Amino acid sequence: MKSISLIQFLIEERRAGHVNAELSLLIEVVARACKRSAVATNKGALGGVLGMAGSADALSMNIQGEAQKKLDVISNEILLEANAWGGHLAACASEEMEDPQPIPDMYPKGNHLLLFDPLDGSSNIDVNISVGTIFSVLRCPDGVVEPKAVDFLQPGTTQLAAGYVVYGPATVLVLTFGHGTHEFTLDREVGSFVLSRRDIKIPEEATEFAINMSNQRHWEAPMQRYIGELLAGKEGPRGKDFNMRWVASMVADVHRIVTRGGVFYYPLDAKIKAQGGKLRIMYEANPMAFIIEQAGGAATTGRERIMSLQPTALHQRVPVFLGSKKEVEVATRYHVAADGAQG
Ligand code: P6P
Repeated sequence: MKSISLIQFLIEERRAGHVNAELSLLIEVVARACKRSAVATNKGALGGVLGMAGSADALSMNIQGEAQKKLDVISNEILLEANAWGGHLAACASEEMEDPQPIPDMYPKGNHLLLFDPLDGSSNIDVNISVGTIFSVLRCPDGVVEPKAVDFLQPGTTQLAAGYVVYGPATVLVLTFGHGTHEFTLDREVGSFVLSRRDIKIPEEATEFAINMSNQRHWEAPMQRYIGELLAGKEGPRGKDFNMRWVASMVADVHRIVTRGGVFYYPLDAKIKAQGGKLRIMYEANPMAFIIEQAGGAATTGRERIMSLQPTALHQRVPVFLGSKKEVEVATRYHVAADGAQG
């Protein structure tokens, strides 16, 4: 198959009317920034980029109250710097920053809002397990010159594009504009992303599930029942055996599902119920939901479609059930039925 570069693909998408020139430039810039993050991540111990940011007695903390890794800060800076000058953005928002970052006054502003988790799964960096970048693109509301957090609070259905880059054995970009989900693999010798899978379709049935089992005793009753049935396997009500994986890096777990199917769950549990969940809707759940739905999968909170939610805060958290459509529907049905039974 003749190799198609990301740039050629973007030109095809522009000719098809799926993206405009500004959005196409935005994706190119983000992809190039992620190549730089890949280089920094791949240096490992040799690059002085492992370990925590800040000093031993004063760790650098992000808005989430989490101690930042050096690579969290580095990858965040790479994305901010790369997107400042191109004229394609009105502002950025990041997991690592409390407030949106405006485009500096010396540069022209564009019509898009970019949100990202610059290095998702960063707790895995020091043990050399795959991490990644997740991003989502929204339209800047008409007439808004200095976007504030409220201007980012748009439902996932309004996303113009979403994607992730997984820094694994290969560096892989997965992207959607709402016309299918497509995969690009970085050709390190040439330095460009090359189309490796077009219009991906996830199997509707799953035989593999991803969840952090150590939280089991804290789950809601329908989740206890549902996972218990998966674990019961062939002898249980599901009549088949399931396999389990948990990388604790959403990008890696989701990429496995995009590649071979399966489901990923981060449900509510008693420890995180007060904060609404673990994963953030604006730059983790919504972009991943867009990618998964465009590949024929489903993404819910266990009760409703993630992309239909009206966000109420920039760093809002939600439960995440995503992956093979029919399996996500089973888990969601158990929760809706349990709610109904409670009246
Ligand atoms: P736990 C990483 O911190 C993350 O945000 C996701 O990438 C990942 O799926 C999840 O949290 C892991 O959570 O509770 O297993 O450490």
